[in-house]
Order: sequence, then structure tokens, then C-alpha cells
Amino acid sequence: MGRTVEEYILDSIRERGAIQMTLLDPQKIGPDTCAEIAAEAEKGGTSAIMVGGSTLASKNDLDEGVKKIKSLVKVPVILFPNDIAGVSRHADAIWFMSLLNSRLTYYVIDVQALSAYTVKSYGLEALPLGYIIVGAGGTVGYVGQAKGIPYDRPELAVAYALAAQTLGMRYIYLEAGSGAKAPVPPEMIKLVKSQLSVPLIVGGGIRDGEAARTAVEAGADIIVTGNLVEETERIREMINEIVTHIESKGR
Ligand code: 1GP
Repeated sequence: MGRTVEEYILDSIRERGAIQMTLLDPQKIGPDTCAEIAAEAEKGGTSAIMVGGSTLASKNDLDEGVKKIKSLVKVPVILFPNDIAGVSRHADAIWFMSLLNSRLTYYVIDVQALSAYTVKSYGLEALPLGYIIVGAGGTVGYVGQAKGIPYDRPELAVAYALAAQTLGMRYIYLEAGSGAKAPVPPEMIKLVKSQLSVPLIVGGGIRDGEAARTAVEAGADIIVTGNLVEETERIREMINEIVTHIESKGR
């Protein structure tokens, strides 16, 4: 029996200090491009490929994207669902997530109720995650109707994160939104991490090694980057820059 994805993630954080995951949207960039980028990102040292997107609705694009990525990479492929269409039987695991600060019960618990049976019947490994939008949150903040945590109110992020951990969620994600002008502030990461014993994921607007290192020094265990690899021809180098910054200088 191989390791579960969760064991792999926890082992990787223990061994490497902090890890980076690459987020790809097969509806936005196409299944083939996803697979090519994933292969380059793996060579650069990414620890996992996350697949999803705030407006993803094509189950076909998702299934094709996941299958193609899996044919080219060895690192786990983890679903990052926005809605019921975000579940694919071909992935290794799913972030089974609740958008904790949404105004709509749909994103807090109803979509999970609609998806749980599918996740179970596909035999997907579920990783329970509390998802917290910081600031306006870009597309996901809009679609998810989030009451974004103001950048200068870290104590509110702590309250939601601690509630999620106390409810038994095993990962917390502070999300500034894809393409955010400013990433989650280090003061907020630090305060949230000081109250958590589960891994802390941070993403949104992280475009270089410096920004990734700042987040990791503040307490992030997993850095998620998305846009970065869509904006560059130097995918392998850019991922490697992030990975080396967070591994060598992170803690
Ligand atoms: C979005 O946090 C991720 O869900 C990644 O954001 O695209 O800005 O890297 P970027």
C-alpha cells in the first residue's frame, strides 16, 4: 500500500519545511496546456497539482485535464472544486472544502451535501479544508459571495480558522483570490498560525520567491500559485525559484 495523499502532504511539509502546489484550470487554459504546465512545474519541484477554477462548469474539461495531467506527472493531483462540477473520479484526492465566510449556506455546507456521495462513490480521498477569503477575493470572492476578511483585521481570520480547526477540519486556507494585487498579509498569517496545529495554506497574488518566502516565514506551510505559471514561458524556473526560497530560507 502506498501512502495516502494526506500522508504524502504531511511528510513533505515535515521534510521540506514548506511546500508549493500549482493550481491549474482546465476550462480556462485547456486540458493539454494544463498537462504540459503540470509536467514543467513538477520538474521545477512543485509538490502537487491542484485542479479547479472559480467559474469551472465543464465536467468534460475537468475529467480530460485531470487524466492528461496524471499521464504526465507523478505528484498527486488534488481537486480544488468551486461547485458540484469540480469533482472528477480521475483525481487522487479532493480538498473537501467549506467557504467559511460566504454569505450563502450553499458554499458553506449545501454544495458539500450535494457532492459528498459522489466523492465517496468515486473513492476519492477527501481532505477537509476550511477556506477563508481575505479582502475582496477577486473572482472567488464575487462568486462565493464572501464577506472578505479585511487585510487589517487578522483577528477575524483567526476566529474563523480556529472555528474550522475546532470543527475538525484538517487544513486551513487563507485565500486572497487568484491574481490578487496584494497577497495575504504576513501579520495575518502569523496570528492565524499561532493558534493552529493543522497545516496552513496561503494563496492568491504570490508571483515570486520573495513573496512566497514572506508567507512561509510568517507561518504558511503550503503556498499555492496559479496565475504565475500561466503568465510565463519559464515555468520550471519560476516554480523552482519559489520552491528554493521556501525550503532554504523559510524557517
Ligand atoms: C487562487 O490562491 C490561488 O485560488 C492562486 O492564486 O493565481 O494569484 O497565484 P494566483
